[in-house]
Amino acid sequence: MDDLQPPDIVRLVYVELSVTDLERAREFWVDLLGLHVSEESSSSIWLRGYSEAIHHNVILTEGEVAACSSIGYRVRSEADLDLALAWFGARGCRTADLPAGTRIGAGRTVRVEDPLGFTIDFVFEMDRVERLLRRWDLYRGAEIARIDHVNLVVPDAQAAHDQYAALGFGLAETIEGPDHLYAAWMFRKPTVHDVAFTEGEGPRLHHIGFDVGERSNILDLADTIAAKNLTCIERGPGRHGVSAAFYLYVRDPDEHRAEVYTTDYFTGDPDFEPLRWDVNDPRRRDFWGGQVVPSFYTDASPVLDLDGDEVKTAEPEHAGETVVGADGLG
Ligand code: XXG
Ligand code: FE2
Repeated sequence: MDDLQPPDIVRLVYVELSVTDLERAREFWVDLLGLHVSEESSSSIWLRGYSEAIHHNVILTEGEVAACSSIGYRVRSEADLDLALAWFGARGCRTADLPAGTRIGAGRTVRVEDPLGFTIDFVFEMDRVERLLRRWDLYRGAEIARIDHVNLVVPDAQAAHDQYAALGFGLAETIEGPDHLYAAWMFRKPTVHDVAFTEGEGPRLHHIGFDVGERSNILDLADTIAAKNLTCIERGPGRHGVSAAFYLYVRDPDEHRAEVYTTDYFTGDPDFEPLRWDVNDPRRRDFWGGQVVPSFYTDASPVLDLDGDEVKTAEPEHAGETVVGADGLG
């Protein structure tokens, strides 16, 4: 099993969210965050950032429950889809091979239930759409440029790290105790992450991170939210320790969490070495030393399995970061 070649993953490309009211979700994702509509139907909206030439970064689909239906990675070639099927099949995972024409905006899609309990899509072909870069006349809201990462809550961060290391992800930064991994940031594209794991009740989706061009986009978003008398800011604006990026976390009407994020750094050098933060370092999650709100450690979106049913969660065996952290929460 372990000598099977993993698929060559290029980067995270999309997340599909089940939302309970599509029109309310549109106000948040399109009007406030400023994602652009690539396509829509009576039950779904396909959205992208302005710098993307691929069809979607987010799919909103109206459903009974608020949940994450799938997380999509793009692979380098068609043959990598076969490698993905074989790699996850050999690990006893349920898989589905959806032929071209099944999924809107994407070609053949290999969908797997990974050993951590997440539904993961692998795609090679995606419909090309106009890259709206330089179309400043169309920019709006927080002016999201592209999807950057997902952050997942898992009961065993080490197991999640090991799975993604076997899939060829590099390790950018960690939060660790003497004998325990609490969180890890891992990448295929050469930035801090395509995926991060935080230990907690899981599997659940913690947030989707989106890249914006300027810190001012983040500050303007916070001002706009306040001016509209909305209460969807959860954490920030602030400066991360991990990643050194500037950030703001907001919650959509179904409490799905989005992070608006800018200016992390290049991780593609051959001698790149991960940065390891001590779990008691007060600057690890907020470089200014600010406290992390409790909901950041407790709340996350459920995930759906291949049949669309909610995946059961498990609690970590190890005491969590909130208990031993220096945020004053424990
Ligand atoms: O993207 C991120 C995060 O995963 O959202 C969280 C970078 C850093 C952090 S942390 O809260 O650890 O600073
Ligand atoms: Fe993030």
